[in-house]
Amino acid sequence: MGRSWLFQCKKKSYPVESFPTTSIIIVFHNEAWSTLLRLVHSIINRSPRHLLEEIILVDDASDKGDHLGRKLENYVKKLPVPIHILRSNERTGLIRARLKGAAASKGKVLTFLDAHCECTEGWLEPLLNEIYKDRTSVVCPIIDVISDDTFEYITGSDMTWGGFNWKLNFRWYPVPQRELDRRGGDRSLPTRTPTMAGGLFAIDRDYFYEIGSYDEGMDIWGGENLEMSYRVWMCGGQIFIVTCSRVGHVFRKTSPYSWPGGVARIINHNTQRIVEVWMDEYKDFFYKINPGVKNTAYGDVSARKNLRKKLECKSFRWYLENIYPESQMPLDFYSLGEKFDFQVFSYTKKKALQSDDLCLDISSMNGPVKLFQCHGLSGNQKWEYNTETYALKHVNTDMCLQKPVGKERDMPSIGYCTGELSQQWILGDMKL
Ligand code: UD2
Ligand code: MN
Repeated sequence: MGRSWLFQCKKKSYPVESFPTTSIIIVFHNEAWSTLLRLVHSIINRSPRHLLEEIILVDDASDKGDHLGRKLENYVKKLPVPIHILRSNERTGLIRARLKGAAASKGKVLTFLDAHCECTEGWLEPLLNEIYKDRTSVVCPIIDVISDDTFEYITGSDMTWGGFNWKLNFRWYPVPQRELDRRGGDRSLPTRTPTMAGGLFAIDRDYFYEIGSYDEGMDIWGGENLEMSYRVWMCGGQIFIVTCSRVGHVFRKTSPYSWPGGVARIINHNTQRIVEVWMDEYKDFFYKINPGVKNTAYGDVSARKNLRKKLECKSFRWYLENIYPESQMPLDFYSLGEKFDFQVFSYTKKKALQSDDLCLDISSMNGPVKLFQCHGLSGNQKWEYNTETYALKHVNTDMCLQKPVGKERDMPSIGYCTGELSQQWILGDMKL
């Protein structure tokens, strides 16, 4: 395995003379000088000049230090690629800052990058190639890791793709076998990914607007990547991780900037805008799992709902069934409601007791009951529910699930099936 796919990538050649040009859009709020310049120089040094229309820097009202002001303007004037600096007077958040950059751009393709990245040799051609072949493809590089301690460059993996969990947080998960098979085992071919991380991607400029650019009602940070992922897939486009393109990114342990009104308010606001517009009946599931999110005002989403209608987009269920069947969103579940260990569990059609991406799992006769990553293969994670005795029987061991006796937050255990009250589970009746 290793990095062999990179050798395949090196052998490829692309019809670069026919490629569209790209504008690179970089938004930032209080970015450091060194990381921003590391990025700008890597773009200039490692992209074919004729494909670079311009670099657009959008300063989202930075207010720390003065290196991002006149000093930056004077510096970029001397560089051999047109670099435009736009500034917002007020903090708009990254979504509206990107829209500002896009509106000012002239390239045929928009390439968005976070302000603390480094592009590798040959990063751009494989991205543009996919858009050249099909203008409805939205493409991401592999995101390599730049250490936030030492700033060293660490090559990432081609074996992960984007998903999301019950809270609608973006998460990396292993690429499933069916997607490896679809590519005929050739890891240098692009991976279809259900969602994208959000910071690093390229898209045809006209297509970006046709498909609804971004939801302008989203604030500061968060959620726009899932919103765009659902929208692109459900409305006829596709999203790829182009494994021959690699760009490094500094993943930071904590957020370096302020969150006006608080982190939760902003994220809940943005998340609700996704849930209300795109998730159909799964909205009920989401609010049941995350009741706190509902208390935040999220503004008017009617324009986004109209967009969805106008584009004749498919249902969220279609997306889960066809694009992301590996998702832990239960496609069908019998019930939901029992809580232990402070977590809500659903009893799924695959007969798993599942909370987010974790399943109740027993590997020996005497337990204990543990939480493991759901594998969807039944085995140690299969439970039979008896609607008459209300027992949940672990199929492999023939033992029944019993409620924790001690403190409320203990995990349940298993014992011989007796039908006692402690083994009776009245499941909620939420169905989709
Ligand atoms: C990830 C994405 C990021 C964005 C975010 C969800 C990657 C590598 N990064 O978080 O692009 O999709 O998820 O929203 O996929 N910024 C502003 N104004 C603000 C806040 C941020 O301009 O009010 C800039 C910031 O300086 C940076 C970019 O937006 O250049 C992304 O922000 P981040 O680096 O804090 O996001 P990250 O990488 O944690
Ligand atoms: Mn970032």
